[in-house]
Amino acid sequence: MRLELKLLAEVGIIGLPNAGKSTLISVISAAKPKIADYPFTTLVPSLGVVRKPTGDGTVFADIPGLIAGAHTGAGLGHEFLRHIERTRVLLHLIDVTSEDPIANYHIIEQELQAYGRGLADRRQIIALNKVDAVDDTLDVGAIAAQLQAILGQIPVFPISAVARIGLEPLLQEIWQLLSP
Ligand SMILES: Nc1nc2c(ncn2[C@@H]2O[C@H](COP(=O)(O)OP(=O)(O)O)[C@@H](O)[C@H]2O)c(=O)[nH]1
Ligand SMILES: [Mg+2]
Repeated sequence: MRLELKLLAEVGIIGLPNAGKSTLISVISAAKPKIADYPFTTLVPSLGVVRKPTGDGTVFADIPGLIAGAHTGAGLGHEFLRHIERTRVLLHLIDVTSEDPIANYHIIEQELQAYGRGLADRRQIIALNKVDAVDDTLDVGAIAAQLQAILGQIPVFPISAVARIGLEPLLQEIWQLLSP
């Protein structure tokens, strides 16, 4: 007999290593995951309870370890993808200062598609993180517009987890998506 633990979180925070998932969950909840500027600091999903304006708690999960090939098990990917299965909303975090944020979006999206089990159809919201760290050479608005063209209805939010920029509108949208 084999028992499997699947976490119960309403919102799964996904994205490539270093996107800022652990930082975000530590800022919006009381969870204190490991944070560092190298990949794979988080090897277990961490859960955090985020309060709605109504006072109700909603569980968010920081899902680590998603990389290209995760659906085949690369980098423990399967272990982590399994935890996303029961979430209602996926918050996909992208490091806007990374070399190619659009390509990063596609890497994760392809993993969701390849894993199957309805993950690619889960309601999603995209956050472009680290807007506090962009210089004049980077046009966040243009990147957001480019993503928006690909995503259609799926909303894109520029945020900074560290500088706490744009978090309120992002959470508002999540509460909206979760409301029946
Ligand atoms: N400048 C800046 N750095 C950030 C932000 N969010 C996370 N980081 C940094 O990015 C690195 C990776 O963050 P972490 O939360 O561990 O990413 P994870 O691998 O997705 O969990 C750390 O050095 C964080 O301090 C942000 O909003 N702005
Ligand atoms: Mg992490």
